[in-house]
Amino acid sequence: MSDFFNGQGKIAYEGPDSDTPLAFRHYNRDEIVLGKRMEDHLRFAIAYWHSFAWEGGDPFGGRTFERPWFEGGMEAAQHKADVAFEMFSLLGVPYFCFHDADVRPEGESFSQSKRRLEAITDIFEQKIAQTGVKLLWGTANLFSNRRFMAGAATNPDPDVFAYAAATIKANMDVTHRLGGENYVLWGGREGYETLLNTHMSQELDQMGRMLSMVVDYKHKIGFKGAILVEPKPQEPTKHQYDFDVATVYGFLKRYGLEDEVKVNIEVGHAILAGHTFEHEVATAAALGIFGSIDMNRNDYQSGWDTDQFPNSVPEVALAYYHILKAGGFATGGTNFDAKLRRQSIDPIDLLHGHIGAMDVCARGLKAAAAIIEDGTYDAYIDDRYAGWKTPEAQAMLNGERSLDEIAARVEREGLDPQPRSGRQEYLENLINRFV
Ligand code: XUL
Ligand code: CO
Repeated sequence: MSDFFNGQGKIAYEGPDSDTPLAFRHYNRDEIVLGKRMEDHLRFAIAYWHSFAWEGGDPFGGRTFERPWFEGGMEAAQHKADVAFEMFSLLGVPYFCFHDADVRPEGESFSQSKRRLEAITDIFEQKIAQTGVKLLWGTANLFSNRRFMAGAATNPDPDVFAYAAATIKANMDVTHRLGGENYVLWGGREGYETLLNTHMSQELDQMGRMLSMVVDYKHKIGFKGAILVEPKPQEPTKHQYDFDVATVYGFLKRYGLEDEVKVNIEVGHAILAGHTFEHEVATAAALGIFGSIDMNRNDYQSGWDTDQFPNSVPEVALAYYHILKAGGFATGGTNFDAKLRRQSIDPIDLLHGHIGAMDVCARGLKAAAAIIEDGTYDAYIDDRYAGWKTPEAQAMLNGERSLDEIAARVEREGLDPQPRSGRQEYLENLINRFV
């Protein structure tokens, strides 16, 4: 045990009336919700990068956090791993997620970076065995180093494409070795700063090729997890190709990957794309590519990807409603892609952030389950579309009627459809009863 958390014991569930700051009020992992343990529904994960690698900088100032592992090589990385797993255990989260760059210092060559990643993987292997904390997903950081400034897969230089491919392979290998349940690709520089210097069709083909190779390699090594693409419209680049879920779906269709790749949807990215989070989840579910979520929130005024911990139960509840209706998580989970504010410099702030976020998600899940158990809302939706169950409507939908046949019927039967209320205010009031 390190003394980073000052002897803090495991965070316990104390119920809604508890006034203990470091306790769960709503996240009760063994509580049964819709026939399943809360832990198995939510599948929480902690993001290594925000909690242990991020230094508290912003565009106007550098490091505000003082962490004993910020200076130094592999020994510091080991110390960081000790504290990370200590925090996973204190909070009782079942999963974590990481990029190569979060866990090992960059080497002087590709081979040295890879050897360091493998050495940390040896440590993770032991810690996973000791603690039972598992890997939700691994990923490669293809955006921080200056070699990737003009993109990784979409770089105009084929050697950068090759370097990115080798980096992804190394990260897929360690993810596979650790029993990771998914592999994520977030294209942090896969887009452009200016269209003036960009050959878009060339870059899209490069990105399609890279993703196809990732899928081939997954099958080659027998990785059973899902390959997930994480959409984001901009930041760091002005425009990113994986703009939102619908754009990613179009891309997957174009390269024949729609049955192989799913999406990891992040709250803040949905907001940046001008959508609600539940819109993105519902879109992915409708298109059959829902995979996993990065849970956080943006500051609604600043317009940046602020990666704050979630704190709005009504918003989270609507997202979990759509996740539950889609059958819940298969390989995915709820990864807290969230970081402290830069003034929250103490270790205890990491606990406050995650405890609050886990409680908000637990309340959201319970609210979503209550909406489903009550049934009034689902019955309303069923009723709104009930007309489509008639044989004639089914024939139209199944392609058994042509445009001219339908037109003939409209005249023959003298159809004169009457508008019905959409009942938005009623539905808002109904949902508010549960959140
Ligand atoms: C960046 C972001 C990443 C991905 C993983 O906005 O969300 O942390 O989740 O690369
Ligand atoms: Co993310």
